[in-house]
Amino acid sequence: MALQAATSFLPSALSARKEGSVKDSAFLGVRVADGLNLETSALGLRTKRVSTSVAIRAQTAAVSSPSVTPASPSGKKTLRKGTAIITGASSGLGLATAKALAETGKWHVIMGCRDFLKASRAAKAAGMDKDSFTIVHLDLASLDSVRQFVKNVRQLEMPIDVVVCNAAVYQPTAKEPSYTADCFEMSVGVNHLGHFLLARELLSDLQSSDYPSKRLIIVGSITGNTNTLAGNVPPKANLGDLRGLAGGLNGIGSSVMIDGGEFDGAKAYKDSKVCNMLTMQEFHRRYHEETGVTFASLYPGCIATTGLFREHIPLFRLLFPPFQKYITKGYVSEEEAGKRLAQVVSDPSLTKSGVYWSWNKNSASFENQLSEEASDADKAKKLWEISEKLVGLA
Ligand code: NDP
Ligand code: PMR
Repeated sequence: MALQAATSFLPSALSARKEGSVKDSAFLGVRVADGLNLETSALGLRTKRVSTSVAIRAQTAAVSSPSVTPASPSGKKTLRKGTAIITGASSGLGLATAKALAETGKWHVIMGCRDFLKASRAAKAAGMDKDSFTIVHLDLASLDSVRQFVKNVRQLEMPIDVVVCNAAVYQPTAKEPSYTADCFEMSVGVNHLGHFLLARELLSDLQSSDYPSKRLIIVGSITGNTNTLAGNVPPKANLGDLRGLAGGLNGIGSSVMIDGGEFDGAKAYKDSKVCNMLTMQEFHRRYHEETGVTFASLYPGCIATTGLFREHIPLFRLLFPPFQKYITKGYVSEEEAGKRLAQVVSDPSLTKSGVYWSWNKNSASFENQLSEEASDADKAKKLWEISEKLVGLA
């Protein structure tokens, strides 16, 4: 059954970013702190042209409830198709994960993307069966868009079994901050606050799903963890006392940086990843028992070829993949990283909640340890309370 939703393209976020200026050098000196977490396998340690309206195709037949269908003539009970929402599925890790899940034939993927045509072309180029996905417009740089996305997804009348908060922006060369439609500094606004609202809104949908393992996954990273070598490459993540976030991150009454400091695009990204990992744990503490939802985060490996580095200087983009492949050996292909995230979505052995997953050099998953800041429960609570005010939930 095909369901056409009215257009939900919302005005893009306001952007005041200045192009073309390079602030930091490509490779920086490293200060390595004591007590590094041996996270990377790297060092041998443990380490077609589409209509302008948003076409929403409801694959209701494919995802009919209940989750376990009655025994077939052969006597085997079969699990219905799961439905996974993946934000930022138009490239990189999100696309690779969508492809990996779709190829199993067991998942329908709702691709939450800001550029419908790009997402559509990307899915086609990846060879995804047109019945295996639905693209729904989502611009995380606008809280209105997030709310509209939730409404549109509900109109599909599919169960929501897994939500993956994957989209991100990284602005390492920006000299001036840019802002979301709600006037939050862009990196934290998109990577954390947009996802925070999305995850909070969709929690009730996850809770009402009858799928055996319902999951909310927020993609984290090694670079937000200062107990690793990568996390000690300056500028280091540090949320401080969250005074900038409490002030609204708008650069008017407060700093645009969470800790109240001067704007630094690379740090803002790393701070946002700390927020992602803290948010996952706070969700776990508040809602795991009550809802049965598994909350997880992960570091999928260094996927040095993705669009994440699109704003970095050309020399960085040239040298970063070989540096990660041959020097740190932390490199993973988009395909491999997609399989890793797909495991966190669907593997029956990864149901533990509150975990930050990583993979060793044999590509085996393990529960990794977060840095002191990224596992600070008091900070997570404070972050939660400030964030819910900023996104209008409190
Ligand atoms: P990509 O740039 O390839 O993918 C990012 C995705 O986010 C794109 O689909 C992009 O959309 C989307 N996006 C950006 N801004 C918005 C927005 N305002 N609204 C909706 N979608 C948006 O990067 P990666 O695949 O590398 O990154 C995916 C995740 O992996 C991120 O969370 C990142 O932090 C994490 N990660 C990446 C690592 C790496 O080495 N690459 C390492 C560790 C973690 P569009 O296509 O329209 O630009
Ligand atoms: Mg890093 C084991 C070493 C390791 C790993 C796994 C990464 C991952 N990086 C490592 C080491 C180093 N890096 C070292 C020694 C340096 C100094 C030469 C270095 C530098 C560096 C830069 C300049 N690395 C970077 C950058 C970026 O701009 C990337 C970034 O921080 O984006 C936020 C990055 C990354 N290194 C990684 C990973 C996974 C990234 C991409 C980031 C992410 O999404 O978190």
